[in-house]
Amino acid sequence: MSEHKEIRIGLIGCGFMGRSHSNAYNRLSNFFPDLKFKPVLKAVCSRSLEKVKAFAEQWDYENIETDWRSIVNRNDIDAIDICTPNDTHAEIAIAAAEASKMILCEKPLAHSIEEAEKMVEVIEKTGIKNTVWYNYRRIPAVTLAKNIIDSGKLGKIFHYRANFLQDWTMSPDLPQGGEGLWRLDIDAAGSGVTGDLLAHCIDTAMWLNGGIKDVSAVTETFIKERVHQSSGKMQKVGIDDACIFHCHFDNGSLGLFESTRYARGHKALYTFEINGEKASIKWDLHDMNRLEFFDHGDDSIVRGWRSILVTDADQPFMDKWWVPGLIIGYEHSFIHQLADFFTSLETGEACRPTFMDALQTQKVCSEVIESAKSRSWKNTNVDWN
Ligand code: SOE
Repeated sequence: MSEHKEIRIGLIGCGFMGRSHSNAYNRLSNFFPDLKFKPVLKAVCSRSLEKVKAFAEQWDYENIETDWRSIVNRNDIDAIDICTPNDTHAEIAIAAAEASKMILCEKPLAHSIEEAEKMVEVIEKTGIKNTVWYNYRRIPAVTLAKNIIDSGKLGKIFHYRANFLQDWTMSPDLPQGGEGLWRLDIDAAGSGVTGDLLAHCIDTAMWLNGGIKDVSAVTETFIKERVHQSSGKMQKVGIDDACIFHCHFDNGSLGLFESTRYARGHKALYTFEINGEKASIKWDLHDMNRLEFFDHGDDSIVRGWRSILVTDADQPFMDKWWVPGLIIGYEHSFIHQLADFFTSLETGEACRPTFMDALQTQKVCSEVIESAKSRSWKNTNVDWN
């Protein structure tokens, strides 16, 4: 007989993120058998009956809903997982919190800062368990970077540099709106690469290097008009196709961030580099199991960048997987975040990033867009700890 307490999941949204989360729910107990809690895939929701039926069958959900309100109000659901476009996060999350459901929400937290603030307010009032799926924190090499920085090996940090480069929206024939392409529609997404890609870089950056104090940004929309899927007509494009910003961190270091969907040849090139007084670190999503480390304290005859293959059992999360030398992938970052969320149910601690943390990332994103619009520096008013 199982000693696990079941957490009954209601997933809303059957896109790419719906799949990556469903995979995590399905794998969790196989690889983290010691957790007290265990997910049960109770119901999945999407507006398209045909799509949700096929999804439920493919990922083993017990049953389906086509209206998010129904799933949020079901008595047999403990946690709501929000994998819908950004403009729907706030309404769903607020209803879920009011129905006393735990919430796991896709990034960015919301469509706008105002909505993000309302979501945090309701979470604070209800005390609902929550987390936001900034999954890259839980790639073992990235978690190792955090451990190295926290151990003081880098010393004082001077520079933080991050890129997130893609090339999938370069064709003017792509419409805005609709499945996957809602990311090109300002009404659904809230912003372009800033909220979709830089939000990841900002979350990782503040986790590794502390709060971002102020920002100065430039954005560009290379394709000014696209057909909108709902109207079938050419409409102005409101999102940023590319964004570059620089900033000051609270610790005095300088940051430089770039993101675009127009970097031909790059599909999801997320990289970061941190330069400290004593040592530097760099990481690349396309070689995600490795962390590059340079230690100025090394004996000069062997000093140089070393490439750490993060697969040993004493490295973050790796005792749960294969044997040293064998690598893992993108999908594991979601399983790790879920494991941490379930652990947080046991310990009572928060599973970060919480809504409150994600609100700080949203503040930076929002000021980045404002800075680009006004061509001026903006304070972020981030409260990071
Ligand atoms: C966009 O292409 C996207 O899928 C983002 O929405 C994800 O958050 C990012 O991890 C990969 O790229």
